[in-house]
Amino acid sequence: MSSKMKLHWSPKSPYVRKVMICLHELGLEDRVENIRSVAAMLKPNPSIMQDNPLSKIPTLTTADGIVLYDSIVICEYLNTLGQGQLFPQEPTEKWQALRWHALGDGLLDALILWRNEREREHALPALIDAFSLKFDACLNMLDTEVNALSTSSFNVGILTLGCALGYADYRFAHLNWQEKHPDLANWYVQLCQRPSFELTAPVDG
Ligand SMILES: N[C@@H](CCC(=O)N[C@@H](CS)C(=O)NCC(=O)O)C(=O)O
Repeated sequence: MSSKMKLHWSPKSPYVRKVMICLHELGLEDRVENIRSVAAMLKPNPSIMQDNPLSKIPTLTTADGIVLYDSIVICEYLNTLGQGQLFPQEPTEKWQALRWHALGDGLLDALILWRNEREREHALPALIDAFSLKFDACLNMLDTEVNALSTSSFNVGILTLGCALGYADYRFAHLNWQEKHPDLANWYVQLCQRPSFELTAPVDG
């Protein structure tokens, strides 16, 4: 029997969640051993760094011993392994999925930097304002795309947008974005009913 893949994992990381959603969607979850790994920008973790010099999660070691990062690379690897459809081939769908992925990942990057900044003793107000402006702009743009999101097949772009909105709920609940974006919120509620989303919702601990 071939050995399991190993994943540097945390139940709170939205980038790890992308990978976990792919695993569940592709039926590969039993082929991975999750290794609880704490990744913090201010405290590089030597155990992660043995595999990934950037000290970031997710980091995956395949059954063949190949180390993969970052999350999009791991997602594409798993999609190939599981012969999935999470990376569409048809050009229009492909570019749309990759743009949604970039938007979702960019939104996550901004939210994480925003969270770091707001926790500093002297947060820079201009930076906080810029993150807030970008967050609103992303959600306004997504509002115009709810129809396309609702009719699209499930793919890496959609799952990443879902992880970004989930992270906003988890760490920025006070923004209550659903109130200003009811159609997007409706779409998101449906998305969250997928077992892969239910099983990977962020938890503390
Ligand atoms: N672009 C990376 C981002 C991964 C990332 O930043 N993960 C966070 C955890 S949510 C991390 O490892 N942070 C530790 C650090 O930045 O040193 C990906 O998509 O995998």
